[in-house]
Amino acid sequence: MSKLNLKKSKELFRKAKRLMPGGVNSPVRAFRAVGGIPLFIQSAKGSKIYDVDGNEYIDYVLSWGPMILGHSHPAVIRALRKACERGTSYGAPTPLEVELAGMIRKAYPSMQVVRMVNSGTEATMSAIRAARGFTGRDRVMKFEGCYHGHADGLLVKAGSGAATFGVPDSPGVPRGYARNTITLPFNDLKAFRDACEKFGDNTACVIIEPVVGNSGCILPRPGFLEGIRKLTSEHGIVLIFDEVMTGFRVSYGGAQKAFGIKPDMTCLGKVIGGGLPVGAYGGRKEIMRMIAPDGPVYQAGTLSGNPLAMTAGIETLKILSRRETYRKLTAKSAALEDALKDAAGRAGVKTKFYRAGTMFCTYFTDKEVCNFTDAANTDTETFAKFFRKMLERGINLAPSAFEAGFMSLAHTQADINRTARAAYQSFKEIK
Ligand code: KE4
Repeated sequence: MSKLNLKKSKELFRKAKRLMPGGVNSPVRAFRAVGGIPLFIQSAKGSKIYDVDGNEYIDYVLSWGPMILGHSHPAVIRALRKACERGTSYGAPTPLEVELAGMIRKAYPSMQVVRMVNSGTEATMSAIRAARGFTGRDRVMKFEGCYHGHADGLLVKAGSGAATFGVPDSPGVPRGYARNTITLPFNDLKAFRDACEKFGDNTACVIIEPVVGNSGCILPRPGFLEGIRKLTSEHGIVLIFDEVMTGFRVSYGGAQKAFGIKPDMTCLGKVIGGGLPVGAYGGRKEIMRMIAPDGPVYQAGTLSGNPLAMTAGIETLKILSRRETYRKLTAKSAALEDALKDAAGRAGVKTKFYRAGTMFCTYFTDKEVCNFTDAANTDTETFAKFFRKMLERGINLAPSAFEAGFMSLAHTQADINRTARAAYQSFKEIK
């Protein structure tokens, strides 16, 4: 039983469960993986969020990534206020989308042509359709533990054994969709090479999270991404980097900049909307020119390029593009890493901490985590206990062992020290 006063959250959750599936608008928010009831949030400012019962938390979820400047950044709020007064949506081109597309292309030169959409899911499903239209091929390859949004063809798990036809990972996904998706183990270049030999001729694209943020935080082994790049080029397969999470998180230029890999297409989301609904996909112009109205591949959206989302994204990227920003973000992230590792060590709890730029996670294990199977074999029960203890101490971590945590520009050394103290106490209590 939580020591927190969650009276209003409890009441709201009771009502919400009658109105919405699981009482939430996205499954992970329901705290099913960690127990207890979800917090209903009233407001957020800087590194803190405040629930409806007035409890304050240092926030490392940051809306699952977007709030890299911290919540309610004054420059973003000021710009949004002005934008609202000019109208909230026109369904027509605006100078704002031209500006944001230009900023994205400057940060991601591989995205020669960019299309704005309204979510990461829309970005990935549209990028795959573009790749299929461009290649005339049907098959898609993805990696176990990577999540690319909830489009039918991506809710697929490996069949009975790697590199076989996919099977639906959710009711409602027709087997016909799943059969076109092959799921492979992350960090296993041999399995990928074999799959290319076997299926390469009819594979339109490979989609990958270059750092897997949907199984915690799994880093690519040296040579893995380079090997995928080489093999996809040899087989005429479109390489799609799903940087919805890693974009502007691993570095300003994303994982492709950090690892020096040039994908054929990239999907973005989260940070580029500064907390408003947004996604984007883009890549080689000959592929993107397939997209209507230039080409025959159809994709559209009522609110695509919405002026409010564009405004929040532009203001966010303006601040991120300043020289000092990533030095500060990286320093804060490294300080948190050192503090959490030290706390676990002093408490005598075996953990593995992984970080890529400003995204990170702690696994409860004494073994390396290199793929989803490794992550699934970590002690998720102990993670759940740790999560609840940290929440009681005013630290909001992602409510699942298979999610990444995020750092913001607003987190202070005092926040990190408080997090370290809470972690040491929590580690000791869960032992
Ligand atoms: P959205 O449709 O949720 O905007 O983006 C889907 C998506 C695509 N690609 C990657 C790499 C992603 O991480 C996501 C969404 N991330 C999850 C968090 N792991 C969003 C949180 C949620 O589903 O509520």
